[in-house]
Amino acid sequence: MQKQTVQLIGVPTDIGAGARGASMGPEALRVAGLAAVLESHDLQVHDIGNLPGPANPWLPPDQGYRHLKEVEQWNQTLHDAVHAALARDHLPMVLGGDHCLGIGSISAVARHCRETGKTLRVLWLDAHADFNTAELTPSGNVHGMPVAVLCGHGPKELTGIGGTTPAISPSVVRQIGIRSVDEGEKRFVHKHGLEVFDMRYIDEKGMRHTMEQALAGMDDNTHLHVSFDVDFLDPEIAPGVGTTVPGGPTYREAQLCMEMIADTGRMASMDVMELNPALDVRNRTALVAVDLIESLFGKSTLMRKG
Ligand code: 4U7
Ligand code: MN
Ligand code: MN
Ligand code: MN
Repeated sequence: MQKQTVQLIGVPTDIGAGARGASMGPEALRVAGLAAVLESHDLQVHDIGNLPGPANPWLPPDQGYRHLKEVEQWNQTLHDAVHAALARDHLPMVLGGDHCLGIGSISAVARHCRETGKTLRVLWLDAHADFNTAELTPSGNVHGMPVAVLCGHGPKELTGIGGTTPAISPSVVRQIGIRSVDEGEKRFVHKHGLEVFDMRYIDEKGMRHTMEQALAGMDDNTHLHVSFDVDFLDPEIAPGVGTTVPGGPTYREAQLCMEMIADTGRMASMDVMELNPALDVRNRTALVAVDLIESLFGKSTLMRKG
């Protein structure tokens, strides 16, 4: 059998964030040994390098959005790269970059699914729901809006990037680890029936039950996309992010989450977002992220199968 190829797509921008520095995320993940770790799992790694895009002008919000034009440009370029990777049967791994890039990445995955008749499931691992709109956002930062944009709520420059609006239905999304949702955003999440497994749920039911629920209903035809915002993790183990929120999953809980995703064998694309090396301590957060990514591709202490 031919080896699966993972295509690393660096997207060095912090255009949608409220702190500078996520633009250095792709290089920090490479320095943390991402490619070698993947190769040790019998994967072929094709690192296409970093995509080009506009600089961060660092301006205040304009009509509810900061840097809308630049956000559009980065996401259009990313959409094209992810779509091309999937067309080659590669597994795109987007190295962010801030989470506004979920728009380009997932709109391309959704388009690929429409073209190939696959059913999409998106796991959104994050401290935040990222379901703000221009009317609801307290910051104007587009990294707080990608899920809403993908579901069709946002400026047409962004909602149309994958060719079809909306790119996805809220029913394909499962959010895990959520513990910071803005007031208006909360009402919007309820209105659209997003399925959220927040930290309260994980505390009460445990990560195992949570993941069983989040992964339920998938089959051989499912394309599973994992959008991993590194601030999903507790800041004790992952300080290198722009928007830390205490009370996140521990190292063990996060490992179990990743292992259960690996066990499905259905993950076909993913994002690693919001890593901010300017706020990290000796690349610790990048190393933890790489360790967890290894589990996503089937690292486990003992052989469980075969
Ligand atoms: B991330 C926030 F107000 N909700 O919209 C906002 F708290 O991609 C934070 O999940 C968004 O890191 C965080 O600005 C976006 C804020
Ligand atoms: Mn996010
Ligand atoms: Mn977040
Ligand atoms: Mn963040």
